[in-house]
Amino acid sequence: MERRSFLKASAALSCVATVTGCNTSSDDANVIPPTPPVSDETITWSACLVNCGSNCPVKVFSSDGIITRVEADNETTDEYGVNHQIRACARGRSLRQRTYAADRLKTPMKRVGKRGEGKFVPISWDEAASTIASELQRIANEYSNKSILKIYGTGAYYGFSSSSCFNRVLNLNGGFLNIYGNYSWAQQTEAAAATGFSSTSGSNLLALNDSDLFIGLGYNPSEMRQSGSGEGYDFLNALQKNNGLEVIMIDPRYTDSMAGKEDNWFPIRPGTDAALCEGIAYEMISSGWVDNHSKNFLDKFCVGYDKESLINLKAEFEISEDPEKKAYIPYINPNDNYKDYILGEGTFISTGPKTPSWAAKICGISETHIKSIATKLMNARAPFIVAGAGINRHANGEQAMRSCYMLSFLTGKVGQPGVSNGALPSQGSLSRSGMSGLSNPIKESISCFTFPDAIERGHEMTTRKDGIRGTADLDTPLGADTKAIFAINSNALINQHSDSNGIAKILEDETKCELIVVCDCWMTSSAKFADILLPDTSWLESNDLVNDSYASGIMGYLVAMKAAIKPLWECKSMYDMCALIAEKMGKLGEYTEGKDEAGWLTELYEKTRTNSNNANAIPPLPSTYEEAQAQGVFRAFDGKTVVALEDYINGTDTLNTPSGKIEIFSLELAQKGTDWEFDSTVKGNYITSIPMYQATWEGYEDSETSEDYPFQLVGYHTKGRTHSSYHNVPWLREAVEDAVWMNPADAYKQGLTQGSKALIWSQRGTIELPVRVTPRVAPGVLALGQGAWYTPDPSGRVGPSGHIIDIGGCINTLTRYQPSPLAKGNPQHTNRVQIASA
Ligand SMILES: Nc1nc2c(c(=O)[nH]1)N[C@H]1C(S)=C(S)[C@@H](COP(=O)(O)OP(=O)(O)OC[C@H]3O[C@@H](n4cnc5c(=O)[nH]c(N)nc54)[C@H](O)[C@@H]3O)O[C@H]1N2
Ligand SMILES: Nc1nc2c(c(=O)[nH]1)N[C@H]1C(S)=C(S)[C@@H](COP(=O)(O)OP(=O)(O)OC[C@H]3O[C@@H](n4cnc5c(=O)[nH]c(N)nc54)[C@H](O)[C@@H]3O)O[C@H]1N2
Ligand code: SF4
Ligand SMILES: [Mo]
Repeated sequence: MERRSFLKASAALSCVATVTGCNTSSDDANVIPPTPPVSDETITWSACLVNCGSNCPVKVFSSDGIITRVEADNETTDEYGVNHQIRACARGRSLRQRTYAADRLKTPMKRVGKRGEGKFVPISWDEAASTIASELQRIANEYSNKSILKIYGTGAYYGFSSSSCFNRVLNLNGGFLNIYGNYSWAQQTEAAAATGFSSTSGSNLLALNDSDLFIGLGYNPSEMRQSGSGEGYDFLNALQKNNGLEVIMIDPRYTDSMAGKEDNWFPIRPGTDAALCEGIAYEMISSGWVDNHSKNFLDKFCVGYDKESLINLKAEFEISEDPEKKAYIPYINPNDNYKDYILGEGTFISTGPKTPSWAAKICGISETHIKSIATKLMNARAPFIVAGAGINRHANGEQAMRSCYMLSFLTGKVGQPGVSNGALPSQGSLSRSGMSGLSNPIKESISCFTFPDAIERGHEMTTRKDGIRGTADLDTPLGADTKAIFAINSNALINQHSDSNGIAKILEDETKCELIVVCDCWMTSSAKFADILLPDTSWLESNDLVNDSYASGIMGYLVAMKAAIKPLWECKSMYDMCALIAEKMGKLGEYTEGKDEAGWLTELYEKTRTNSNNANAIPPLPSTYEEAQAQGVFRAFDGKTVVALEDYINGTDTLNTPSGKIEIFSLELAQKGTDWEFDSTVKGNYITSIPMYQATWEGYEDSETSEDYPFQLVGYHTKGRTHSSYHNVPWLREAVEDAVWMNPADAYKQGLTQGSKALIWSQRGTIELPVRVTPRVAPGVLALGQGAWYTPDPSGRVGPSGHIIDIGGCINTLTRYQPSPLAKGNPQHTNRVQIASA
C-alpha cells in the first residue's frame, strides 16, 4: 500500500474530530499497515526511550515510508562482557504496534467539553502555538511566573530534544516554578544523602563476584531493568559466575529476580523492612558481635552508633570555628543513639528492645528466620546488601531505607571487596551533550509530588510545612498558586500521581488551574485533561542522539537514531512545536540560536564526539552524524569493579554530611525533625535523627483502617509496561496479564477464584480487575502492577468506595495523596484495601 492511501485508511479507522469513544484495545491491531515485500526494506537504528533506566537500540525495518518490523540489537555477540548485544525487551520489540496505535494524537486539538471529559476538536498548529504563547504571557502578568509549572514527566528520554525545548520556551517567558525530586527515588535520595552517600552509589554488580552473601530487599532487577545490557542481565551473570554466593531475597512477592535463583525468599509485609532490620541488628548487637567485630569501624567512620560517638561529636563541634557546625550543636542529643534504641535502653526504655520476636510480629518473617539471617550476616566474609526502591516508595520510605543501610554498617566491612553499602548498584554510562534549557530566573521549587497543593494553596506553602526550597527562610511563603500546567511526556497529571479521583476533581475546576497543556503521542488519561493537546512525533519518527540512560547496568552506549519514517499525520517534534510557540512570543531567534533541529544535532554530535570521557571509553566516533547514524550503536562495557565507599574508607575521599562521617545519627534530620512542622493527625508523619521503624497510616499496624480495609496493597513495576507507557499495546496486554495477585489462603477466605473479576477499593476509589490466585504473594497482601490507564466506567457504575469504578485498573485510583515527611515524596506502595467478587 502507498503511504498516502495508508494514511487515508487509518484516518477513516480512527476518530479524528473527537476522541470520545476511541477504542484503545483489541482493534488497534487493525491499524497496522500490511507488511510490504521484504526485498525493498531499509534498516535504520532507533531506540526505545521510556523511563526504565535503559535506552535500548532497536533496528527498524521500513519500506515505502511504512515500518514493516522492529528487531532487537543482534550485532556483536551475546557473550557477556564483550560489548555484548543490547537486546530490547518485549516492549521495545512491540514499537511498531505502538507507533501505529489508533489512539495516536494526530493533530493539535483544543478542548470543547468539560475538562477531563476527553472532548476535543482539531486546531491548526498556528492556533495552538498562539493560544499557548498568549496564555503564558497572560498568566505570568496576571499572577506570576511562579504560577507556571512543568510537572514531572519521564515518558521519553530523548537526547537533545526533550525537556529542554519546553524549558527554553518557559524561560524565554520569564521562567517557571521548579520541581525537585522524582517519583522513583524521592525518599531514598534524602535518606542516602542524610547518611552520607548517593542512593545509587552501591558497589557495582561485578563486585558481587567477590561476595559470599547477597541480601536483596525489595530488589527486582530482572523485571525492572530488562534490557539486554541492563542491570537484570548483569545480576543474572553475577549469580551464574559466583557459585559460592548465597542469595536471600526479601519481598512481599516472589519476583522474576528469584524464580529459582535464590536460596531463600522471605515474604515480608509491605512497609516493615525497618522492623526486620532492627530485629537483625538486635541479634548482632546484643550478642556482643558488633562490639567484637565492628566497633572500630563504627567509631572511626560513623557517628551515632552509641552515646559516646555523639558526646565526642558535640565536643568536636563546640571547639570548631565553623559556624555551620556550631549551628547543629543544639540538635545533637547523645541519648538518641542507635545502640540504645535497638536494645531498648537509655531514653528508649519505654519502646522496649527490638528483638527478633518483636520484629516478627510486625514484618511477618518468623523469629527463627530473622535470627538465621542475622547469623548468616555475621558469618559472611563479604556481604553485599541492596535495598531496592520499592522500599522507599512508602509512607515511611526515608527511615525504612536508612534502616536497611544500617545492616551493612553493622558488619563493619563496607569498603572491602565484595561488600556494598545497601544503596542501588552503581552503573556505567556514556556522556551525551544536550541542548540548554536556558536559565530560569525563578529560584523556588516544590517537591514534584506536591503539585496538587501548589494548585490549591501554593500561595501559603512554606519550607517548614511543605518542604519548599529556594525561599528566604522557613516561613516565607511560595506566594503563588499554580495556574498553568505543562505535562510534557507525562502521565503524572492523573495516572501516575496518587489518588487519581482526587486530582481529577482539582483539575476539573477551571477556576483553579487555568491552562493545561499536554504534549504526548497518545490519548492517555492525562491527555484527556488537556486544554491544548500537542501531538509529538514518536521515537521511530525522530532523529536524535541518545545515551544509555541512567540505569543501564555496566554497559554504556550511544545510539545515533535516524527517523525510519516521516512524522505521521500532523505530528511535530518538540523542537519544532516549541519553535512555533517561541515565534508567537517574538523570541524565535533566542529559541533557535539560528539553528534548526538538524543544525543542533550536528553541533551536539560534535561535542559528544570530542568529549574526553567518551574518547577513553569507545573507539573514535565517525566524523559526521550521518556516518554515525549508519553504524547506529556505539558501546563500551566497562569491566571495572566498583566498591561502595571504598575511597572514603581508604581516606582518599570525604563525605558530604555535616560531620564528614557516615551519619547513623543524621544532623540534618535532627534539625528538620525539630524545626519543620508536621500534621500530627497523619500517623507516622515525623522525622527522627536515627533510623527507626515507623508505623504509619495504612501500614500493617494501622488499626484505623485494618477493619474495613484488611489487605495491604503493594504496587510494583511490571514487565508488561513501563509505567503507563506501552499500556495501549495489545500484544503486551496479551503477554502480561493485568490482574491483582492474591494468596490462595486469602482467596479461599474471600471466595475468589482464579481469573474471577473482583472489585478492589480503598477510601479513595474502586477498581475492577481479574484475580490471579498465587502463592507468589504474602498472605494478607495484594499486589498489582502499576501503570494501567485510569478509566472511569463510561456507564457511571459506582463502586463500594462511592466512586465511579475504574475499569482500567489503575492502582492510583486507590493510592493516597500524602507527601512523605522528609522528601515530600510519593508513598504509593502504602495502601489498605478491601476486595470482593465483582
Ligand atoms: N502507584 C504507583 N504510581 C507510580 C509508581 C509506582 O510504583 N506506583 N511509580 C512512579 C514512578 S517511579 C515514576 S518514574 C512515574 C512515571 O510516570 P510518568 O513520568 O508519567 O511515566 P510514563 O507513564 O512512562 O510516561 C509518561 C507519558 O509519556 C508519554 N510518552 C511516551 N513517549 C513519548 C514521546 O515520544 N513523546 C511524548 N511527548 N510523550 C511520550 C506516554 O504516552 C505517557 O503518557 O510513575 C510513578 N507512579
Ligand atoms: N518493566 C518495568 N521496568 C521499570 C519500570 C516499569 O514501569 N516497568 N519503571 C522504571 C522506573 S522509573 C523505576 S523508578 C524503577 C522502579 O524500580 P523499583 O522501585 O525497584 O520497583 P518496584 O517494582 O516498585 O519495587 C521493587 C520490588 O520491591 C517490592 N516491594 C514493595 N514494597 C516493599 C516493601 O515494603 N518491602 C520489600 N522488601 N519489598 C517491597 C516490590 O514487590 C518489588 O518486587 O523501575 C524501572 N524499570
Ligand atoms: S522498555 Fe527498557 S528494556 Fe525494554 S526495550 Fe525499552 S529501553 Fe529496553
Ligand atoms: Mo521511576
